[in-house]
Amino acid sequence: MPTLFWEEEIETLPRVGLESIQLKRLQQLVARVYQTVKPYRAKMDAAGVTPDDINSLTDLHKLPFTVKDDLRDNYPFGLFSVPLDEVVRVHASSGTTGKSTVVGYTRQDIELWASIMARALTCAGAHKEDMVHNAYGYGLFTGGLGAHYGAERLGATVIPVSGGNSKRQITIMKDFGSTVLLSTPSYALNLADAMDAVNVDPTSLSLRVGIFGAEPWSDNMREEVERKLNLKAVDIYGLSEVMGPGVAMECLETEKGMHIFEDHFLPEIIDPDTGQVLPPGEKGELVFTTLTKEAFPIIRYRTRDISRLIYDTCKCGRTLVRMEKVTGRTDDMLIIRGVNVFPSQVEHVLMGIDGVEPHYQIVVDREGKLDTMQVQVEVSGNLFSDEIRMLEKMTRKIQADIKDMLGVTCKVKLVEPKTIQRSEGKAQRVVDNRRI
Ligand code: DLL
Repeated sequence: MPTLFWEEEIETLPRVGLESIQLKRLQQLVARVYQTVKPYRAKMDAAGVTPDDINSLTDLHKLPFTVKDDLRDNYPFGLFSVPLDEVVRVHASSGTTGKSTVVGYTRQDIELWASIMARALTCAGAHKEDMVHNAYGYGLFTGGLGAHYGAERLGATVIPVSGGNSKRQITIMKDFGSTVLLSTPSYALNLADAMDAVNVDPTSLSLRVGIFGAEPWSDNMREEVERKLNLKAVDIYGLSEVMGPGVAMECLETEKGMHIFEDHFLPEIIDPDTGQVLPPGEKGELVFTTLTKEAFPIIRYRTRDISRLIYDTCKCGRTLVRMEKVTGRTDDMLIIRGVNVFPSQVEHVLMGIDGVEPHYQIVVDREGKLDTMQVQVEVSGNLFSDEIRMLEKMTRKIQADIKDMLGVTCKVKLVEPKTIQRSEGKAQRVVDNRRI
């Protein structure tokens, strides 16, 4: 099938053309933010930079970073760049600590977001004939409404089902003929379990593509979801501070990550320890500057997400840079007895073992002065009816593979199917009892 584009010209623009658009937009943005948002002006003054200093894209590096605490310090609306009466919507994320972070959108921001999301959906092969089953949560979370407006803009039929009530979701999928599923990858697995429970064979449904994001998931998890739901699974990335879903989207080549919609979001990769910008291709922390947003523009926002940027042209024809699947966050990295451990690495090991279900949790504790890590993972039901020897063999295999990959000795607890708590939105993969 030929590649579908939403805005072909911009999506396939040679880099020189793209960079000239980016520079013009960046200059306008910095000038506007300097005029209208006091905290940005104060930070730029302190760093000795003015809008006139931005004469090339690399001049971006002169500007100070923005971090989550800047949003908290200016809670709720202190970083908005337009008067509140021009703001038509707010979203917020609760976060795990402290005050929530609040973002706002003008009418034009909402329009733009809808069209960027329509571009993302098209990149995943969705089109106006599709029946889009939107199981992202509706509410303050950007997932539900963000995807909803994009699917409507595409001209598809949207089912605004939100998360939860999985059995009903299966009935709707069957009766309405859902062709595109939008949800977190962990909730997609929940839906697969629910199908199993009500004896619905996924091949009897019309699902063709699943657009999964809002949390990290491995390529091994992709295979699992594709098999269990009988669809093609693609990754979508975004964050509320930058816009919401649709900052980057994987195309159907599913090869080297997600295309960043660079005409709106300017990416950088930095060394998370030094803040230095890293050369193309190196792995580090993703930083974004919005180029077109009105109500809540953001400059050099440190996402804490770890990725790398890949600049070669994709087989799909898009010239937009790709970001590799997010492998973790600088702040969810666990340090277990001095070793850096990302939950995604544990997932990668687990999903490579036969008989292991894609539901797991990592429990970290401290015994005396020593950190301990226990991996609790569901294994298929028939293993429990086998001899105890089989369970012991599986436990040893998981321990050995984790030790090989991460260099950490962990405890493994095999649990029966459906014991680990399911999520309707983002899954909680880590329970760190050391902080309590
Ligand atoms: O999760 C927006 C979103 C909704 C993206 C629906 C995709 C689909 P926040 O709640 O602000 O926004 O959380 C943003 O989630 O910094 C990443 O750590 C993580 N995240 C989002 N997408 C992915 C992904 C939405 N595809 C935070 N892979 C981000 C890995 C992701 N992590």
